[in-house]
Amino acid sequence: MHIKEVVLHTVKMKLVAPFTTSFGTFNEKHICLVEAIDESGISGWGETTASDEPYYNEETTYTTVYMLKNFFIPRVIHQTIKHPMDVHDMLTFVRRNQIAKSAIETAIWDLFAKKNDISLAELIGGTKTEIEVGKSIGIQASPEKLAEKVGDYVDEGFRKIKVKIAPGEDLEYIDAVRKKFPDIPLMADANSAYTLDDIDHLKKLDPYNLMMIEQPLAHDDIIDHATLQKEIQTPICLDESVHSLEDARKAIQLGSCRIINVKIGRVGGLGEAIRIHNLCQDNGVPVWCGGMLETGIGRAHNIALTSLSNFTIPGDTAPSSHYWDEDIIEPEVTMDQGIIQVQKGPGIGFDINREKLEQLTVEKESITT
Ligand code: OSB
Ligand code: MG
Repeated sequence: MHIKEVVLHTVKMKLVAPFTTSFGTFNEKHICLVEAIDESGISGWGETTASDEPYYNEETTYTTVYMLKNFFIPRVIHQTIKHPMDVHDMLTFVRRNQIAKSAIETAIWDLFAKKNDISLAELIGGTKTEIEVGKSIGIQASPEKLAEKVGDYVDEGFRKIKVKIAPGEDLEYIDAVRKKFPDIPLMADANSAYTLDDIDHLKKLDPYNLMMIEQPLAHDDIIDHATLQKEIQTPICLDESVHSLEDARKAIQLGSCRIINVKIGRVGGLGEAIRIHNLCQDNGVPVWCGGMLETGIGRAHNIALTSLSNFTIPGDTAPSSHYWDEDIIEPEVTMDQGIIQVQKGPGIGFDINREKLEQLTVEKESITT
């Protein structure tokens, strides 16, 4: 396979509702949609899952665009690519910048699947035809407001509810939700808002029977998480701390977590996400697919990934309408009773709505060398 052109479509998209985490609030997002085109004119699509500000990790949408233009696209364009699994290693000459690497790598996966006329899920060895879906809920104004929101999402059929927490916006919030819904699959995501000084405080979450607590401690830590896991009953799930297969191996070996949230962008692409899935499977560690408020393109990649068998916990892959008034893919991602069908069509299985894409585009650049 030869890529002859890559088009970077940077779009600006407004979220249907603000989304608040312990590190800040999202209202809108710039996202670079990466279109990789081969010699026969077939397009594969990927997207940058970074935020506008470098608060989740060190990347932003515009740092990913810079890295793509100056380093990653020049490395893959006009090269012979035998299989998308090889792309990860073509990009390790630059350290980190995982989200930028992932945007072009996932576009190549989609292109390769389309060229071979198979779905992305089938290409990666996915066995599920439908996936269970969870809902990630941002921090709300009050515990009552959160419990009310949870009720709406439970009624809509979501199979897991994840609530964002932060110091001062944790115990009362979880308590309000659990009182109203004693049995729902419930978890909390702290986005690194605590330290080991909070052990006694975090122990107070144990009676709530949470499926897990996601990334309670520092974004770059796996040592303190191992200490914390020994002290609390709630399983720890790592998000921010796992950027690679090596990170996952070390975290499992140290006992830093019992579950891993796999995000394609955070680990540098679909290839590494698959490798982490396999490692976790071999070690009896369940995984689930996290979200980064993606457009339908990123969501489609997430759905394909989730078709792998060790994705046994519902992911943050809510349907399009939970993020955007109108998505840029056709048809939009829909959910029925908490279930999304894995696409059977070639590649990511969705078409790009070119008209909508043009309307939302704030910058467009074609790279041919
Ligand atoms: O920590 O999982 C996270 C969104 C942006 C950045 C980080 C996270 C999130 C989410 C939202 O939790 C998941 C989604 O619905 O896409
Ligand atoms: Mg998280």
